[in-house]
Amino acid sequence: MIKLISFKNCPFVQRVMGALITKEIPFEIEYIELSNKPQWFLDIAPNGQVPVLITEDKTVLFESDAIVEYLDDKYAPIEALTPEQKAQDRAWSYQASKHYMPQCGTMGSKDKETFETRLANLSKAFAKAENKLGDSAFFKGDYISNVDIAWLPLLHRAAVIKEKSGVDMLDGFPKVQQWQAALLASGLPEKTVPQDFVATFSGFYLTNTYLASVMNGEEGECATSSCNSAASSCCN
Ligand SMILES: N[C@@H](CCC(=O)N[C@@H](CS)C(=O)NCC(=O)O)C(=O)O
Repeated sequence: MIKLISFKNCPFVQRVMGALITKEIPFEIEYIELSNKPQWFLDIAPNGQVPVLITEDKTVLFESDAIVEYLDDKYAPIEALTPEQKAQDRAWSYQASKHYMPQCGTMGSKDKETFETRLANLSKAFAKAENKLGDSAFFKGDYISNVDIAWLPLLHRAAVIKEKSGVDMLDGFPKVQQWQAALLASGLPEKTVPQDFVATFSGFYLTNTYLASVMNGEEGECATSSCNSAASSCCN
């Protein structure tokens, strides 16, 4: 059986799980701690990052883009596409995945000014999607495609933040909000994260952050604004 090496909060892993689950490919999952990577993982993972996928013939794959393409090649694509359509889907998927880390950085901001600056940058991605979305439930129609799966981590995490803190990172993007609602209603989000995801995620992004202060009704600057870290603080 396929094995996915994972970390509980990782958006890149969530995307790969979205592809596996949508395509109904059986897999097992092993979680590791990125703060204490086991030696067996360092021995097989070329860049020391999750996701790593071990195929049925024990080939080790890394980089989520490559893994998603492999799953299409090996297990039949979700839909038949021309090379041009494939290229478009990859481009729209990339518009999401290149913002996974910026979203983590935004959510981890320690003060209002940093949060708003980072959110303004992240919002450029949502604005592009807003312009592109039509009237269908999902990105390309009434079915979940690879593009929806790529955007799932961004939209799911925005939903958790909104539910917990009241801050809507999708404010001003009504079509993206409807898309998010359709993805949530599909049931896919919670299938692509561990059962304790909301607790783990909240412990990371809703503790000692600007969003935590909003959630707790403080709405002031975080006392530790000096620890504002770079956007890459995600997942570590
Ligand atoms: N480009 C990689 C990024 C994966 C990534 O950044 N994974 C993070 C967790 S979300 C990680 O493993 N970080 C640990 C590290 O960089 O040492 C992909 O698409 O798979």
